[in-house]
Amino acid sequence: MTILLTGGAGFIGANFIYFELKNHPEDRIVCLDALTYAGNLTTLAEALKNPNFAFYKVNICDRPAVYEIFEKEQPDAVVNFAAESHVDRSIETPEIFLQTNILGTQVMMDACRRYGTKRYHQVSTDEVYGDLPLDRPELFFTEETPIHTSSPYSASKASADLLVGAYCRTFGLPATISRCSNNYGPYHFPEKLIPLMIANALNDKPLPVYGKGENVRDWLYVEDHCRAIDLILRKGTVGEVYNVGGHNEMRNIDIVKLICRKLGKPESLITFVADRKGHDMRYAIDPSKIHRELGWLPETKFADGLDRTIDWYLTHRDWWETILSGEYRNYYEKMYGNRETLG
Ligand code: NAD
Ligand code: TDX
Repeated sequence: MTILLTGGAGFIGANFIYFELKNHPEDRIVCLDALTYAGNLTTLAEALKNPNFAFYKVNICDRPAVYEIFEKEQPDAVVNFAAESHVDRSIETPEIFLQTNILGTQVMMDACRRYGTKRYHQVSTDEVYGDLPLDRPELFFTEETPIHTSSPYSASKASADLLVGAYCRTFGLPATISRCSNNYGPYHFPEKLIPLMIANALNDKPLPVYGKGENVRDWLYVEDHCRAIDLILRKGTVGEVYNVGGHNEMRNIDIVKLICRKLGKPESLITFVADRKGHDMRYAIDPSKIHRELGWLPETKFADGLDRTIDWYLTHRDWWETILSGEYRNYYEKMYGNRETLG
């Protein structure tokens, strides 16, 4: 079959492309990506050598261009990864999040309707459920947890999810949604916690922890997420939402200390800085539905996944140093340059 995916020059989409080319070499993979600041074609250098892979530089909001690709490629299935994905940026510039994450999703679904695509999958996030309090460790997000968002990013992702549900019910679009917890692994853009801390530590720069670093995230190795999406696409039930998570909750401060230890860097690099506005306290996914119905379980333990990730950043310095030396420098200065330092 032909799988058309969007956002494949970004972190999870690229990992998904490599997962598919390796595990389903019989399938054709078509990637559509606007190559925003987060998209990187060098990430796809190996994939581009594969005759079963095609790349188009296209914005998912550009309806005529998207329709043209559907006309040409006639995909059997679509996976929509493309999104503005960084919470901090959504607080600075919400508009682009609404355009790409909501209107772009609509264009992709309209294309599926027009060309009779047999399956549409929306890659969503646990952030649509809002957050949980730190003193209620027994609480988890299930697929029935009400949508309750905190940031422009999560509100835009939740809006897209609601639109997918509406297209499913009103137009019979054969769609599924996955809501995953925080991913980590190779090709993760260095604006996000784990790669940012690895890159800064390797360069002996301050490690900016927001607030007290007590916020909790549930970390999943990216390949486990890719395997979950692949399973949902091939064996999932149309109309269903699947939560994906690793039962691997960690406080930010503990992750940063662990990275210092693994890299042999002093904890004195850690700097507590002004908190993120509206900062979600805790995310925790209950993944029992995808386990029960599709047999999915995470395979990579956090300690192993983090070692693999650190090794990757050590052996791919060119990849992230090129990013750090470009436009990203202005972003870093804007976000961290004048940020208040806490006690
Ligand atoms: P990313 O920011 O690394 O990559 C996003 C990709 O989408 C980039 O290649 C970018 O060029 C492309 N893109 C952005 N706007 C586009 C547009 N208008 N048209 C076409 N392409 C566009 O993001 P990621 O971390 O790989 O996340 C992928 C998806 O997974 C997103 O939908 C995100 O909401 C979701 N998600 C991410 C995580 C996580 O921990 N990173 C967790 C759960 C869900
Ligand atoms: O410099 C930092 N210091 C810091 O303390 C950064 C960049 C982050 N943090 C904190 C904020 C969060 O509590 O670390 C935690 C993780 O932050 P991010 O890496 O920005 O991820 P998060 O906000 O949790 O969102 C991620 O997971 C859900 C992805 O970016 C989203 O796309 C996904 O939907």
